[in-house]
Amino acid sequence: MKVTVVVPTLNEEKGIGGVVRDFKNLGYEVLVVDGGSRDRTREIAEKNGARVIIQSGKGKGQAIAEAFSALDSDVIVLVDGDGSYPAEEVHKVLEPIEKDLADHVIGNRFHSYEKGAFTRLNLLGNKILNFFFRFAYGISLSDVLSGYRALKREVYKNVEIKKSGFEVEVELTVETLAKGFRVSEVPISYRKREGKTKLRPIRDGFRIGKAIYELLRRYSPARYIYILGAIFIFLGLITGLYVLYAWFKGITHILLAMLTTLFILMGVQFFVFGLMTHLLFRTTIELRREIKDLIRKR
Ligand SMILES: Nc1nc2c(ncn2[C@@H]2O[C@H](COP(=O)(O)OP(=O)(O)O)[C@@H](O)[C@H]2O)c(=O)[nH]1
Ligand SMILES: [Mg+2]
Repeated sequence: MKVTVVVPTLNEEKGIGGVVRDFKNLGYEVLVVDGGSRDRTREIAEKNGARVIIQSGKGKGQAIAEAFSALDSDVIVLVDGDGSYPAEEVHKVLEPIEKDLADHVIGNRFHSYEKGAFTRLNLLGNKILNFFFRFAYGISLSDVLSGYRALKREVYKNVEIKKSGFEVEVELTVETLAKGFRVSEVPISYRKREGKTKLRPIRDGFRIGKAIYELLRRYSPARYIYILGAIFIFLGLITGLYVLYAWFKGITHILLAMLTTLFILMGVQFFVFGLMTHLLFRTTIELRREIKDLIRKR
């Protein structure tokens, strides 16, 4: 199995040397996709034996998409250039693929992380986004934002990466699931990074949250609509309970009662739309599968 380690970098002169050296020492080919670093990142990476390319666009996501189309190895390992993911644990993310138990493996950082590897805000944001992911997709993953991953060729050649920035981890995960590949998680350790983070926690956190919801359309359009329905019904329950409570006290809120009806009806409608979408989506998928089968049998 030919494995290539892909490292997106942007001003990582402090960490990149060690990262490249460690993977090289383990015998792996390393490709650094640089986002136009203005420090010595590219020079240090090359000196340590990595192949270096400069990405044509902007953002970590675009860099990774470019690596996917440039390479043709059996497996790609994705890792940060900041030294936060230990190279000696690469066998952990490779193992499920070698044993044919998964097509895309995520290194779960929450198993053991060094003190200070996550800032408090970072840890909270990660927990919230992972919780939201599990709620929206109904899939129990604990670390969808991890940067340490292994992907089989079928996966990285098939996923469509449209998000250019830090939403890329979520998009990779969702695309893998939506295309019917198997995702699994393995525990890894996570260390404090060298140099400064490129992630802006609040801004990027919101972007990632938005991406989790938007991408749900690709995985399950029905769930996307059910969630809207659930929000409306929830609003209707709150206003409805309040209207009832006030009514027992002798006060009648006519406008709020009308609003309640509206919320509940909208919610129910969304559920019906969701159900229809579900049927349509399932039929389309089944048709597509049967067409594929027919073509194969011919
Ligand atoms: N090529 C490229 N790499 C980037 C860009 N932004 C961030 N990176 C790299 O992506 C990796 C992850 O970013 P990092 O700042 O460590 O984010 P964190 O791990 O989520 O805190 C690091 O190796 C960064 O240097 C970019 O615009 N282009
Ligand atoms: Mg990092």
